[in-house]
Amino acid sequence: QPKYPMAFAELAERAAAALPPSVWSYVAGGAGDEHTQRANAAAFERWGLVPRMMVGAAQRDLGVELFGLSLPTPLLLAPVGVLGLCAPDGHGDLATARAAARTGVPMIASTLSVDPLEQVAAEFGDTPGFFQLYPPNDRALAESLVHRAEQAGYRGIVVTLDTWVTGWRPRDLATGNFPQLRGHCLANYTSDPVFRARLAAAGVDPDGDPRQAVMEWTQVFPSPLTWDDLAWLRSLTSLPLILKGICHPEDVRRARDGGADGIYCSNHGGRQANGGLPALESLPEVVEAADGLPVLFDSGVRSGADAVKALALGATAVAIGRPYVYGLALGGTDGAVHVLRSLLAEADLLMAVDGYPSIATLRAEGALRRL
Ligand code: HOC
Repeated sequence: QPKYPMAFAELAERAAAALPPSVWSYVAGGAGDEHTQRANAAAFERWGLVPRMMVGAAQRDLGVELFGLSLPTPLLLAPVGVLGLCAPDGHGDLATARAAARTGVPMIASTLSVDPLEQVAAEFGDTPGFFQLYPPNDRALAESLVHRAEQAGYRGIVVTLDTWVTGWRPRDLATGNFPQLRGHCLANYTSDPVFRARLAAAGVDPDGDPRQAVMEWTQVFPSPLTWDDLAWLRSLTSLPLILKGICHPEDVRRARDGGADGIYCSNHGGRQANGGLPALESLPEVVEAADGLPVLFDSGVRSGADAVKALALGATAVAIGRPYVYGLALGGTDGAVHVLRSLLAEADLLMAVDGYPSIATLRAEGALRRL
């Protein structure tokens, strides 16, 4: 068999066999009976690109401008908590950062990483990176994490709003693996001076038994914000501030009015709430309400054609989640690079065959039709 599969279904099958069962359940699983997770992917089948002929699409340009950065591709690596455990060497965040360096696809590094954000950023090479923040309810800790991200050279802060409490995830409930997984993704906390001071005050050795750090972490992790907190989030950084988990146009307007620089339309890959609208269905309304503000998108992208459709619906850039994680599981950096290059090659070839030489042309009237 080939070293890396080309089709998503086979990629998933091989990753399931490669990963420890509890890690596979966590990564592959979603909320409830995973209806929304399946619907996210199926939603792409309801849109079709209309081919155009004789437009001279021999040269394509898949580059995008994002927050003043000229990116060679429209893809991003979506933030994934506990990513470290998904690579064969147990350092998936570093392996993904190396894939970003090799492909020019920026990584949005998760707060919940196995290795500290500074070490992750050190592997980016010339590719810019973004830092994903789960805003802790300890404001000093939030400030410290953002300050560290700025110092480490991250180019934007992506604040995840939809995971202030983890959703109803039957696979994880069945394996009971969350306590153990949490102990493996707290490097950004246990390396943080503010969190270490909290541990010291609680009489916990920051470098000792991770279960004790997890106990303290549960005090800071859940932070249900309100729109009144946006001014505080905005004050944390002068870097681009992107709000993730926005699917309603009214929330887009509130984000804009509150000074966000970008909107990230996502339903967390169907991992948080079951029974919801597929994220792709929200994308056109979100783009319209964003009124020119960059819109990032994830949830359900499984192929290069899916990425092209999300771009045609107005996404500025498209983030990939499970596909690259499965590649990572099979071959670390090489596996993730294989997946990214395959998605890009498919997207590029589709744009050639269908006669859309740039992302701007994908947005022309009549390029994409609802089936
Ligand atoms: C072990 C703690 O982004 C996900 C993550 C965050 C959940 C916290 C898990 O699973 O989608």
